[in-house]
Amino acid sequence: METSIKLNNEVFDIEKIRSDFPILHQLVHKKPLCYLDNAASTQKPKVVIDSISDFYSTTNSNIHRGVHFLSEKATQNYENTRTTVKDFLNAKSEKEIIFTSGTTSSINLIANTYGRKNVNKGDEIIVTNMEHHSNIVPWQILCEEKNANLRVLPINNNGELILEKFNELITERTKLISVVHVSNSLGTINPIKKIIEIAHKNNIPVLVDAAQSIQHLEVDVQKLDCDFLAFSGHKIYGPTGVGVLYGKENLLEEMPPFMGGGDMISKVTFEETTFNDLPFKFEAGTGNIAGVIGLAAAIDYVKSIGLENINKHEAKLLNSATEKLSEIKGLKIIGTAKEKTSVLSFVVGNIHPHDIGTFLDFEGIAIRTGHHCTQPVMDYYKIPATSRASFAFYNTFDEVDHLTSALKKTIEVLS
Ligand code: C6P
Repeated sequence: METSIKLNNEVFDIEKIRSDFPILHQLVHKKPLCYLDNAASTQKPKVVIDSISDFYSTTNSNIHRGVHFLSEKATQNYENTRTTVKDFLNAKSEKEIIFTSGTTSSINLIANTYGRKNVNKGDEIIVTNMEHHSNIVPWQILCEEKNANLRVLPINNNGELILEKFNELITERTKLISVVHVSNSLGTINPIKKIIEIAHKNNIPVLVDAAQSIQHLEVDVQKLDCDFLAFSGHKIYGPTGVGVLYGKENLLEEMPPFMGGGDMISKVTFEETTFNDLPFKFEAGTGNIAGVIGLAAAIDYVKSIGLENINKHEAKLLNSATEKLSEIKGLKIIGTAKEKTSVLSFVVGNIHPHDIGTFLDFEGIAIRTGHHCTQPVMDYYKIPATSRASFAFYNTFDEVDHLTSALKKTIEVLS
């Protein structure tokens, strides 16, 4: 029985990195866990787990409310995370960083505030054919309510955006372009800076869904000049239930609040309520304080390894996996863009991806199967689902080999 995976890496000390992640060292169905479902959620290093545990053991208290020691300490830790996120994104000010429960809630916040205020009957919002449902449905709901129209930038067979089509789509009625930076089902890295330039030439603001880029690529909101950007903590080695919405200060200032409640107000009477300053105007109620604090630990951890190193190693894993899986007869890779992160989606003849996922699970391998909340992508390729292996910097070349041989075995049994 194989109980360990041999480690071999020239970019950085992967053995040491793996030792930072307690969850990776376990057997699943009596096989070493081979976790290749990182696009769904990444695993947490011990520093993140410890920061949450420390918060509850030593500091737990509500924030922005108490004058007592614990409340002030909790508030300070929470607000320190805002500075960590601001620096990580290179935002201009902490006022531009709003804590949410994740990418989905960040996008819904924009649809319900900026969208409701600025989108009217006959206006248009542009998304792309490779959006996650989180970046489709909130706009559909808004369009339905406002009698506005959702327009879709198409993709080509490689899973790349056809940018030229913007010329046909952008009109004087376009109120917002909301686009994914990296596709979760295809791995495509979109030319987001170019898209923002095109949009801004037409005076259209851009929301970037960075759920699948923040953990792989440098995301500098000032360099990109994006107007809004959303990401989730759990995809960047942080806790679940916490996320970020970045917005340019002037835009956030003009937006009405989303949820009403504690912390987002300045004064409340039965006649009138005035709202708190940024960013608190958008943080109603008690948030995920421990999660926010854990997010800072995750970002510090990622910075300590370095996004460049992470990117180099993941690119090698992707190349190796692409090469090896391409040799398997009948296997077709879905998503062959020139610029990709470490996401490998594939189909194999008539074998249902769920069967592949189940067989691989018995080999200790965790992948995701299904439509990955991108049904329009599946419709484009005329497939119901894919199998998706997604790699993180703690994955090894031996794991790529393990996936390849287990997949070959699975196909033999299932075909
Ligand atoms: N994608 C995946 O397996 P939340 O659930 O709010 O943290 O993230 C939503 C989301 C938005 N945009 C993109 C591009 C995403 O990939 C995701 C989450 C997971 O691919 C779960 S469906």
